[in-house]
Amino acid sequence: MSSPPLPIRPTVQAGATALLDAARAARAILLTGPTAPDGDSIGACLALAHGLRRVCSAHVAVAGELSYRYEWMPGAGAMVHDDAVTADYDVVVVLDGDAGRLSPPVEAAFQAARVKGIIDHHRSTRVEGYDLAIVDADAASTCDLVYELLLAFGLRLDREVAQLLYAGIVYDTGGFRHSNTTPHTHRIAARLVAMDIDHPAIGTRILVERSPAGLRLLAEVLQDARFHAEGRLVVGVASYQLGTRLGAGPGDIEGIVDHLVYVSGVELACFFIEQAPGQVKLSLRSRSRVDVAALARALSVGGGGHARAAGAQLHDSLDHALEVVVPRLEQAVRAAEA
Ligand SMILES: [Mn+2]
Repeated sequence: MSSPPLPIRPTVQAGATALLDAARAARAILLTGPTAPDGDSIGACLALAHGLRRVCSAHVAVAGELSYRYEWMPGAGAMVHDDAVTADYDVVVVLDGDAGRLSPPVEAAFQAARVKGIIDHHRSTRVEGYDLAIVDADAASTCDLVYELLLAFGLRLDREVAQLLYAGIVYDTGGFRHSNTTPHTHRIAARLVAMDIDHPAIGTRILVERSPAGLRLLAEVLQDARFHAEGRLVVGVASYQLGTRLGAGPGDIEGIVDHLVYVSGVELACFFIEQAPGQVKLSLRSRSRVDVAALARALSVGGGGHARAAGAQLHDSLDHALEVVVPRLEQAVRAAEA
C-alpha cells in the first residue's frame, strides 16, 4: 500500500525552481551550516548535497566541523573543514541558521558567491541579504524543508538520504517530543522509516549516546547546577578548565541543557559554556512560557533561535557573564509567570 504524496509548501516549491536554476548555472556549490553545526544542519547539508549532485553537474561541497556524534552520517567523511574553505564557489547556501554565525573563511566564501542562499526554520532569521531564501519558521526542522525540496526536484528518496533527514528531524524534535513536532513531521518521518533505515540506532546516536568524557562532564554539570527563582530557573556551568580536565569535546556539550530543563518545577534553563577564556556560549531552553529566542536576542546581538530553544554568544569572562545574565534570567522567568 503506497501513501499519497505529501504536500510541498509554496515557499519550498518556489525556492526549488530558483535553486535548480542557480545550481545548473554553477561550477561549484558550497553548502554549510553555522559554526558548530548540529544534527539538523549537518543532515540537511549532506542530504541536499546528495540531491544536488543528481540534478546538476556542479561540484558540490559541504563545509563544517563535525563532533564525533555525526561521524557516521553518510557523506560526513568528505566534508571540508572550515579552515580549508576557499572563496571560489558560485553558489553558497547556508542551512539551519543565518549567515551571521559563519566562521571567517566560510563567511568570505559566502560574501564572494554570486548567489547567496538560505534554507532555514529559525524564527529569528530574516530573508534580507540573500538572493535565494527558503525560510519557514513553522517547519519542525531544516530537514523537513530539504525533504520537500528533494521531492520538488523530482527525486526519489534513497536510504542514504533517508538516514540523513531522519537524523535531523529526530535531533530538532528531541525524538518527536518538542512542541515543534507536527502531524506533517510525523508523516515525513514515517516515509523515512519505511526506507528500512536503522532508526533506533540513529535515534540513540543522535540523542542519547555520550563519550566517557561526556558522561563525566554531564555528571559534574548536574552536580553543580544551581536553582533560582523558587526553583523555576536552573543554571548549569561548564568552565573551560572543566572541559579541558575531562578531555571533553564539543559533542559532549550537546543535550546537557535538556537534562537541566526537565526538572520538576523548572520553566527556564540556561547552560553557560566557557568555550575559551573570554568566550561564553549560552544555551537556553524553556518549558512553555518564556520566549528564549527573544531572550537570547536581548542578551547578545547574534543571539536567537526558537521559542523553546535558543542560544547566544557572549564575549565576556565566565564570572562576569553569570553575574550579569542570571538576574536577567530570573527577571524573564518572573515576568512570564505574571
Ligand atoms: Mn534546525
